[in-house]
Amino acid sequence: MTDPDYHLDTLAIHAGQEPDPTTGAIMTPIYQTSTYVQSAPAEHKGYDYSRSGNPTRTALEELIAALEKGRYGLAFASGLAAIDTVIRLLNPGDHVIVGNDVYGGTYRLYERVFARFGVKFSWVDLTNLDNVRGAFTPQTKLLWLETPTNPLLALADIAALAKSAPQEVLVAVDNTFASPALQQPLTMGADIVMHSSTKYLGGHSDVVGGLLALNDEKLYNDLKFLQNAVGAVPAPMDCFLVLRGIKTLGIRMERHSQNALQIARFLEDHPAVKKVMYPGLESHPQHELAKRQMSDFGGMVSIILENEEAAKRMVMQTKLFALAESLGGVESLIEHPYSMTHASTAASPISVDPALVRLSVGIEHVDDLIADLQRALG
Ligand code: P1T
Repeated sequence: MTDPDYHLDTLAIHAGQEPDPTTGAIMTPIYQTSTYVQSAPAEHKGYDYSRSGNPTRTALEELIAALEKGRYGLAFASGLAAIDTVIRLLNPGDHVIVGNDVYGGTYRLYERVFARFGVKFSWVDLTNLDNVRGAFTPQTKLLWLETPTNPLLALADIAALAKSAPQEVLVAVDNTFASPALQQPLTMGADIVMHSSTKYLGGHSDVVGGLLALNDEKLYNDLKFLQNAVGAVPAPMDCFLVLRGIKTLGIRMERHSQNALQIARFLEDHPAVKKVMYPGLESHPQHELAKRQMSDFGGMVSIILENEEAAKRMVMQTKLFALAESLGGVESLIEHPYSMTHASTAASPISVDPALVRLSVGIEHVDDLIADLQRALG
């Protein structure tokens, strides 16, 4: 067992990843198997079927638990599969409080799928604590936070919100934008941390996955039951790719954050840009909270241009920043949330500004990235 008190950079390389005891292989093998031979009925070495468990997946589950300072981890086929499994803890009539700025797919899953099964959702401005306190009802079972939010980079005060929630309400944090390198919500009072490992954890835009980390044993058993009963598990190869990506998480997040801050400052000075949203800027309304809650500010920057045409023109004129959905890879991406990642929120209470452009700042040389944006803004 790796010492849980090691720093994140050390845990990222070692936790859950002991050298293979039979061969000495230093890298976790890809156990590409669906089943396991048993010595007698129901007598086996801890694995009986790969939906229920797989050693490559176990390594990843132990790793995310260690990085998030939790006791347990669970891996899924996508970020949405991880969210789906959390919501399946609820029953018809239960109520969820959700931030009013979240990934469009989260909104779609809640309002277009789970609302049909009688779960009720309230979309609340999480930056206003009184609003949140006023939204709890006797039916509230879950408070769902995304921080920083996708795409507006607003922050939720995890410790204050966790404190404001009644004892029986679970507090879950989608930590995708920050990654455990920048904030660890379980240490601030959250009950569950969720990740789309498709993003910074994978880090190389070559895998889709989701993760949960938590501390409570009963909650873990309930979620593990659902993971197996529902079956949205990741393939061993995908677990391997996330394990490999995570090894460099710490240094990647450092460079993402350095580049993004310089780019945010450049954009703030550019006459074609009306507004820049980045938690590391002094102008960000929650900059003080960001300094307290995060160890750095991450690689995501959002901007508002003059209008929708200007936004669409910009995303088609960059060369290094590729026009694509997703985020968190080593390469820079640019997108138009209104028509791409957040199209499913159109005409909803949480729809996004058509003049918004979102940047996922990669780890290329920052001068080349700034020159690319300068060119595209004209
Ligand atoms: O795509 P998937 O791995 O299923 O994860 C969904 C998800 C959950 N939470 C957040 C904060 C996310 O950003 C995402 C996925 N987001 C994108 C694909 C995107 O471009 O914003």
